[in-house]
Amino acid sequence: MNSRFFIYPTLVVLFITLGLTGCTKSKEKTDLIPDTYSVAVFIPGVIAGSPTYEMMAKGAQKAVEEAENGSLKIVEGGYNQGEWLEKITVLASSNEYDLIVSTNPAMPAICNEVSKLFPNQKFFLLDGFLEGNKNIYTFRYNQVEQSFLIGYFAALITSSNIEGINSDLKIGLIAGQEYPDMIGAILPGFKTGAETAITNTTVDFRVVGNWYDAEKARSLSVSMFNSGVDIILTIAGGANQGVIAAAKDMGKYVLMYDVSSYDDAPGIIIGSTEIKQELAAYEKIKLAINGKMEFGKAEIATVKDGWIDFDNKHTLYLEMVPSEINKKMEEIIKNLTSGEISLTMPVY
Ligand code: RBF
Repeated sequence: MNSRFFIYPTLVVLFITLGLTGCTKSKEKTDLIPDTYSVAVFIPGVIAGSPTYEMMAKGAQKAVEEAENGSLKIVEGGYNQGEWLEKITVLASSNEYDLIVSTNPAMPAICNEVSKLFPNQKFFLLDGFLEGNKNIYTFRYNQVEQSFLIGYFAALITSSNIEGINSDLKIGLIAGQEYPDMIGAILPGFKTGAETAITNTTVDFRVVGNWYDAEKARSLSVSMFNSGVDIILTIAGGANQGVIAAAKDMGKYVLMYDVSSYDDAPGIIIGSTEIKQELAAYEKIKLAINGKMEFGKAEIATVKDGWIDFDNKHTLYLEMVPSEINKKMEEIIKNLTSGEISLTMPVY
């Protein structure tokens, strides 16, 4: 794919196509075409409301913009997961893209299937794990560490006496759907973090069933708040808005997971972890453009490496959170950053 001869400089055309609408260039495989690098970003869902997708798209856009000869197409795959395999197959079969980029833990298995049919197609998959396919590089976050941090914080808040907090040691987690990373890493990390901070904290775990139904997420939240939960971590894409709405109505609190977004709901979003997914997309796609992506490898990004953090610097956070709780957060972040505490991410 990358070996094209540069025969007539006057024929050089730089195809730089950017934007969410995704203008495609026609990339005929002749020796007269200069050495270009084409990236297709596949969104397994829709971009709006899903932080990991927004960050991936932004990072990819930046990396391609900075390349002299890059082109980018962004394809929204929609919420029907049964269509994703076919849609990735269409991208690979077009033979137009040097790299297909996507993100979420279901994508490695799907792209591995497509890879069998199109063995020249390269893939870069964020937030997923697959080792040993020489055409696929994956970059996954240690979600046990990430959810440990936010669970630790949730327990400290639910045991505090700040406004709106009751005496029950109950915290909540709402997920868009049940999937191995949720059940095997995020939920256990959240529980362990909470128990480490305050023993006897219990977690009420609920599932929306999709990544868009804000009304369902709102009614789940209302029932959780009524049962004594006063703080909910929401990992439900577009449905997160329903959790925020319920918390606003009932004077309760919300935690965010992928991106620090205190400004979106001041006084309601009280804590947030964040992953450097935009940076990961940007840096890794640049590597790929320069021929340096280590296909076949699976990387796991940790707090220690700086890819995961808890945002305790934001003014809204500092206004809401008692300083003794923030001190405890500083300590626990330090322990993970130094490697004094490290938590293993299971491999499925
Ligand atoms: N997260 C979102 O924010 N929006 C989505 O539409 C979304 N769809 C997903 C679909 C599948 C099949 C899986 C396994 C996960 C999905 N996630 C989605 C979760 C996302 O990949 C990630 O685990 C969480 O955002 C936590 O970092």
